[in-house]
Amino acid sequence: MRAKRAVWAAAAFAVIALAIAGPQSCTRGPAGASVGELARERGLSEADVTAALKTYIPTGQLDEYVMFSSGGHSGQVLVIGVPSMRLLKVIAAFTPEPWQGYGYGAGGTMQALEGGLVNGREVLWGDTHHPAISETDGEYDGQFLFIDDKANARVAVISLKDFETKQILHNPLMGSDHGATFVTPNTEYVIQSSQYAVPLDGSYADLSEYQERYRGAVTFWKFDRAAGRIDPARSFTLELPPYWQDLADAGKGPSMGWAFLGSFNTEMATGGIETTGVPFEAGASANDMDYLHAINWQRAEQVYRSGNGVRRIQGMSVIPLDVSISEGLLYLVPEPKSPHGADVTPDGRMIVTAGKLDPHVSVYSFAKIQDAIANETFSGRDPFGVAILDFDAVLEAQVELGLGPLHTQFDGRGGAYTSLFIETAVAKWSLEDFTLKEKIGVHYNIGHLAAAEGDTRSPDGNYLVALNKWSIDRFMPVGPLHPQNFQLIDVTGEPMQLLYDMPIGIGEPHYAQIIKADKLEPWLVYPEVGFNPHAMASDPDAVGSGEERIERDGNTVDVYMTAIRSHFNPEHIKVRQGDRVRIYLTSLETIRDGTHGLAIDKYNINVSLEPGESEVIEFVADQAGVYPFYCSEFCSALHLEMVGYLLVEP
Ligand code: K7E
Ligand code: CUA
Repeated sequence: MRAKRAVWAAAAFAVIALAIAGPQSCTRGPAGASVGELARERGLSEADVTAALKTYIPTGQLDEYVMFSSGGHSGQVLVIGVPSMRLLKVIAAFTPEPWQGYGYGAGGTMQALEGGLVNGREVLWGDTHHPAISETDGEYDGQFLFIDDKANARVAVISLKDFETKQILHNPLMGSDHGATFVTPNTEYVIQSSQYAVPLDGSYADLSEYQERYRGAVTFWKFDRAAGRIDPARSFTLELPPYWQDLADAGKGPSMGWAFLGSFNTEMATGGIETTGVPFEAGASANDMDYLHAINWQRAEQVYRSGNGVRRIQGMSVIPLDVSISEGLLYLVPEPKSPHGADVTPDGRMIVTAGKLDPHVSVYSFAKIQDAIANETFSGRDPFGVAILDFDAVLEAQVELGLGPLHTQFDGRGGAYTSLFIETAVAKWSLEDFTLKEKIGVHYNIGHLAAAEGDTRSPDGNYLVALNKWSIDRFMPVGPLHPQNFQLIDVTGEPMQLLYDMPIGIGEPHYAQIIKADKLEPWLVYPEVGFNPHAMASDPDAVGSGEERIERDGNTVDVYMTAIRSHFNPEHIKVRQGDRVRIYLTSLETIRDGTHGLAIDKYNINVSLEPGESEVIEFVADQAGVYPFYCSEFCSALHLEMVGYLLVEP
């Protein structure tokens, strides 16, 4: 291989180098060797060099796209530049994160995390699966990002102004979620559906009562764009059969107003391998067909607003199953076999599903679904009375792709790309003639894939990222827990070309979305000095220059503090043991990167204070002693001198 590559390099690199550099220029790189020589020395093939040329971003230049990826069990969100695949940020969502000062005393971040209390208990991790960028008219608008925590059925709202989590909500009806988060085309709602069924009222029920007492659910969380928050009081839920609802997608264009959820375990298996001998994996995949749930959310919204038949369960407004049936809110579409993905095509005319145990993707026509509903072309009803549409009446096509198809993305040119988990490949096929075009191997065991602008009405059709579960031999071994990884693929032409491997240093990323970078308009510093990132407004408690002071009221001590290179003011905080201390902290900085931190040892306090930010830190000084506090960002030449003393008198 080496020899072959070297021969090729000798013959062809001069040409490439000339093409790059132009006939007039020198083909020697700054470090001496020519491009051809470098490639030859390193044993790079032509494909390697073109891949490098397609992904390299010179210093000072910016990526064309930004990918928001779930950070899996880290509970966070990864922000990655595309095509460079450079990690730009890890957004703290469900898990405290020290560098961002998230969850270590800064008031706003503590409030966000408190929203995620589960039955009053702190749960300081999450299993993030599906990020969703806010949309306007079916296009990513770059304003907000939503992400779910599968483990605890929670949803987080992140502002893309400062890339910080503003709200976490726990869904009390669900034990775990999976069809989350997905947004409707104008972000009217953020969709969250359950995975493993539980009793909706949170009560105990034995597994022998599974069919009677256990239920699935889909919540349509109302998003208030002006407030930048989900409004639980204007949100509603549909009770669903106790199948295990899976991935979701919102209709758009002709299918606007509808949502589609896959499901499995329509067998309603209850497992118990130790006594029944039938594990969940067998019991839940016995049937040839499970059900895609087609939900008319716009009509459900009307039913919810009318209040007719709506029940309150654990503080949530729930439309019971019988109301959904009588009002025509819910229909089931047979889908083969142990399905996982459910993806609406960019034009909104079709829904693509894939069964993990079936080599095909099944493509449904939304128009045929509507006809079948109108004409009652049903093949029966499920045990709960939900109409099952006739499979053949609603199917548009099936395309045989390979082993273990999961998720599908689109290029906006009629091309569809489906991940093949078992085959560890991406299959490209056509939405026009429903034929398989080509496949590309990925490394290894791909789950989701993400295309540039892939869930919009107009995908860009240039980049595709494979999100792989296993890496086996791709990276330097780092012990038995191997990196999971992304692979960037060029899909501008045929054949597809693998461009770049990116290992992920944290948990399993499930899904990602890729947005045009120029749609994002993040703040570079906070809009004014004294800005409260949690309220996203000017902070009434902000401390201006010259307003620094310490006030005592009983055993509450209020410290009004500012930070600017390179000092805190005040630098001495003297309190008595047992005092409640509140530090109102404002950064007077207005320049980019002028970040300070405030770390107080032994009190578990660590705040990141971005330029202009105002925060409040509250704690009880219950241990006497001397506590130096310091700035935890190397902000200036005299950063090490940016300190103070907290003196707690016994
Ligand atoms: Cu990993 Cu979307 Cu949760 Cu498929 S999901 S892989
Ligand atoms: Cu401020 Cu270091």
